[in-house]
Amino acid sequence: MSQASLFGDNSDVEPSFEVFTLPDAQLRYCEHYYDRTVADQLFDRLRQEVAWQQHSIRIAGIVRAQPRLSAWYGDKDAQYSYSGLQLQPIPWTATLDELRQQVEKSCNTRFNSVLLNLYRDQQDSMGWHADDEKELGPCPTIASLSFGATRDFLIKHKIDTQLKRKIALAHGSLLVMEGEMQSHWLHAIAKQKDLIGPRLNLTFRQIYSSNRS
Ligand SMILES: O=C(O)CCC(=O)C(=O)O
Repeated sequence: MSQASLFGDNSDVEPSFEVFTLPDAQLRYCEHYYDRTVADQLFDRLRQEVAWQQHSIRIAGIVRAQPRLSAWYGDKDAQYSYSGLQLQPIPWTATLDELRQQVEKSCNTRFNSVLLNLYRDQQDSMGWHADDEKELGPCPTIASLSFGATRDFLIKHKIDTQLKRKIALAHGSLLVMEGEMQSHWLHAIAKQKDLIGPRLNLTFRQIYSSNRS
């Protein structure tokens, strides 16, 4: 039996991606993955439904509250650790599960978890990093949905530091990182000076549990 979509149905529409030509990485971007009405609805729904928390992480021995709120949802065995933080997944909500299914179809891959970040304003940020934890495997596909204020997604090559790009991630957009990107590139969301409203980001991931053979 088919179930009505919670927030509109784009499942028959092939998203049109802009492909970035970068050495050692595959990166593609669909600016209008969701139209404005659906993106507005999803923004409100996720802001209310998600169990947002401010986590603390340890960097170089110093414990700090992350400059954003976040939440980790996924299958029972999709545990994720980074910077001393161990995240136990919260079970999928209907909204997140439906988003997962749509994004899986667009990326032609499976995801068993999603990291959500809420940037409350221009002061919230994400430092330079790569999603290269061993649980993600060597060439992870990571699908990133953005809702709310547009923020710049900064990327730089790990070795050739002159290689940099900036992609403005729009409300309702989908960015897909693939191939060897996490091995060769770092990414970040910088703090900004100008007043900026809240933004939500969801990165869908496949976690390979350590007790798998
Ligand atoms: O907010 C974003 O667009 C980036 C999120 C990110 O870098 C991450 O979740 O690893």
